[in-house]
Amino acid sequence: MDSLRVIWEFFKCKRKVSDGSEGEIQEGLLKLSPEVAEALSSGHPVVALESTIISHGMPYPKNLKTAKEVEAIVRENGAVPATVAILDGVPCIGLSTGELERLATLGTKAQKTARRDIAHVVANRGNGATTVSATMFFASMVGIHVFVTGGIGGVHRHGEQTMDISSDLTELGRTPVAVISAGVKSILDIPRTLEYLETQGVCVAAYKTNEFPAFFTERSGCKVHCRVDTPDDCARLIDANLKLKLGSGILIAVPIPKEHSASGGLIESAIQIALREARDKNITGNAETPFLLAKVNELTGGASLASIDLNSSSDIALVKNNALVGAKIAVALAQLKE
Ligand code: PSU
Ligand code: MN
Repeated sequence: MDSLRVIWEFFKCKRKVSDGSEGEIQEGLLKLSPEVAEALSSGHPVVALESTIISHGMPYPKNLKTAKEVEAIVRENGAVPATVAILDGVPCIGLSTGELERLATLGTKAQKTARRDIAHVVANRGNGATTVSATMFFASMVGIHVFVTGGIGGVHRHGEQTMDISSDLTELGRTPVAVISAGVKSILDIPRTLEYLETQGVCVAAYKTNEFPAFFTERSGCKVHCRVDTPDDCARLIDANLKLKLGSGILIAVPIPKEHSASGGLIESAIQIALREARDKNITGNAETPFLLAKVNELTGGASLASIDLNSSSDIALVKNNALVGAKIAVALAQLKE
């Protein structure tokens, strides 16, 4: 723990508090790994990574293997990975191998931690795996502008009645971090998710396409207003957003790579069949998601409910592809600032 303590003399981090004034983070409030602290203080590119994907996305040891591989891809492409999690009540930015292993073995015993859960997990000295919203919050606090994940949360189907809208979307509206993801799973309501992001003032950009991707497939039928074709395009977008102090985030949606889109297409077809069946059987409300997950699992011959979630190989392939693109964006952004 001590060797990994924040070196406050070395890296005095400042954060923009919501009223626009500068506030210094209280010493000892969070812990940066020496590698991340060093990178941030020298302007080296850093990529934040979430940890719910490790705790809740896959069983051990597959989760540990994937987490290490994703970090390796970020490194190979010139950036420093900063996996975020709360361990024993301390928000950690950048995990050691031992800490990564601990989180992976904790699995679902670690609490899924969105923004609303942060204070609670810290106050109870608990272990929290951060979702997109909580990871964005911590990344922004220490000045990390690029964050890679698989898929983000969104407006659930029937969200207009249930109000089940992921806090990832409101976080994107209030926190200036660029989130690189493969879009939103079609188990959610994609058009309403995009409407909600527009209301929140979030710039949604699609990478090398004019259409917002639907995670497992390249297409959702929804057009985006901002297209980016290179890491440089993305870096200029992020830089403009930061310089103007817009205060909101950017969602950069990277479509599934061609070589995985066949298996992605199969999963997507299963989702569509499951959605039709749910409608025919009048399964709504909070019964719908478990029904859909079970049905898709059955249709795709998966061994567990998780087959459509982060357990599937196309899911892992997507995270890795996003890590590759995200690292290149972080490198381009650092070069722009030189
Ligand atoms: N998208 C997926 N699978 C996931 C998640 C997102 O395809 O497991 C995780 C991410 O950590 C995301 C969170 O931030 O779930 C959103 O959860 P909720 O819908 O409860 O806000
Ligand atoms: Mn929810």
